[in-house]
Amino acid sequence: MKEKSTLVFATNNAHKLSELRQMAGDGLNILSLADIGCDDDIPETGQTLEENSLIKAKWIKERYGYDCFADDTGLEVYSLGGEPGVRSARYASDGHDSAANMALLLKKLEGESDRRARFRTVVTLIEGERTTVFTGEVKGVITCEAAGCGGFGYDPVFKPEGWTKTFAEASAEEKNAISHRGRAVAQLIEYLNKSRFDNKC
Ligand code: ITT
Repeated sequence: MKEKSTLVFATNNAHKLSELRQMAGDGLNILSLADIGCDDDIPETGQTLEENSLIKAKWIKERYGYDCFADDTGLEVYSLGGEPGVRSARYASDGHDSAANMALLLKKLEGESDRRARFRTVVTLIEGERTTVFTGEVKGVITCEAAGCGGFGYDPVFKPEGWTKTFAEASAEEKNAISHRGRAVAQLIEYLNKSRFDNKC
């Protein structure tokens, strides 16, 4: 029987890494950038989630030689024309400051009745010569104030459709079951399981 896949997850975000490890369970051996001795600040110069996700995965494959995957995620608010989108990490400043990003978002939405939004994730997998892309999204609304202390990023102000609480008020299992990243990663795992099965036959 072929061994389970080992892949580097090209992220500097510790929260994403722990979500991924929880979602993958025993099915996938995930190495972090620290595990491969990489402390690069991978430049995210793309104009889209697709481009940035590919840039991060290629960076690791080309410089370190590992099969890997990367995710790029954006929060898209309808009444703001899709902002912050690809700029989600650096919305308020260059500093990846989640509190400042949420404060800016809530300020821009003051008095706005259309608070619909979605999280969208693009995962790019590079195995050998092959590149495969998976996407996931979850729709919801931006609340009027932050609530909850779980999760990360914009989770305290994002209430998924049909929920009475924010992602930050949910358990990790509840979030992962319906989240943008959870949906994209479920496809990634299904794909890896299928290709392992096909390789065995
Ligand atoms: P890497 O590029 O190193 O993976 P990052 O934090 O820069 O880490 P992204 O560019 O994909 O990751 O994400 C942009 C921002 O979107 C991120 O910094 C968070 O503020 C927010 N974000 C991403 N996923 C999220 C989630 O599941 N819940 C809440 N906010 C999220």
